[in-house]
Amino acid sequence: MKGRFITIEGIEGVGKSTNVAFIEAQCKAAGHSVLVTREPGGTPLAERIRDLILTTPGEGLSDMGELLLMFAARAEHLASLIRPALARGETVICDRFTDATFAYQGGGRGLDTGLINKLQVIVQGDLRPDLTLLLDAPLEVSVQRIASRGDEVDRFEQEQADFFGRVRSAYLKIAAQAPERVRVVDASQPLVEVQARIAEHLSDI
Ligand code: Z5A
Repeated sequence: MKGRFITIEGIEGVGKSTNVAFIEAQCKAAGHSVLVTREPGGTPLAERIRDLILTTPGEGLSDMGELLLMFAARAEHLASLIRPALARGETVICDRFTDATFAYQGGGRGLDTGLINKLQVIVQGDLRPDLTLLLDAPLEVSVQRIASRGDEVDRFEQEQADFFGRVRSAYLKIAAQAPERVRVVDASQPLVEVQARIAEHLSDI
């Protein structure tokens, strides 16, 4: 694997999509060839799995089914897009990856993180991101930003505040356990401040 693998994480509405575009511009300005992608999704088949995950009504998909679909989509994404791009030496920027599984299916849904870890090894081998930017903000900030967008809500966005509280705590725990890889950025700050912090972390790798 010659390329760099950068992921961006955080609860909904903290600014992941906004900042993916910034990271892409920074990497291109530094002369990198860049692939931008997202999870769940990124390939035609994985995007179909994403639709199933996000649009199946609550009771129609079990927590275990949701977990396995996340990894099924990830296996396709890795095989068809991410691994080939890294092998070509490209910088891959992915909007969410396996930390989201630990945070949402582990923290949010309460599934066994030991099982998630086993699936991670089966699907990814030893592939891990080189850098993960965790955009962190209080739930009120995320809720306000989502509301200002006025989009339709998906399966996750229908969850209650305590669910997102558990997701946020799980993300912060991951960052505390892997501080070199996972850099926490205060996403409640004005965008210009958030992007200044992101640029500093990018320059480290
Ligand atoms: N999921 C999972 O459960 N397990 C997994 O393994 C994976 C995913 C991979 C799909 O997520 C769902 O899949 C996700 C978890 C689950 N569900 N949830 N929740 P997604 O990534 O497609 O959707 P999302 O997390 O809901 O992302 P989002 O709604 O697109 O939000 P965002 O990308 O973080 O935010 P944004 O669109 O860039 O910004 C929101 C608004 O805030 C926008 O108007 C911006 O202009 C504004 N903004 C951004 N930054 C700022 C600052 N700093 N100041 C002021 N305003 C700002």
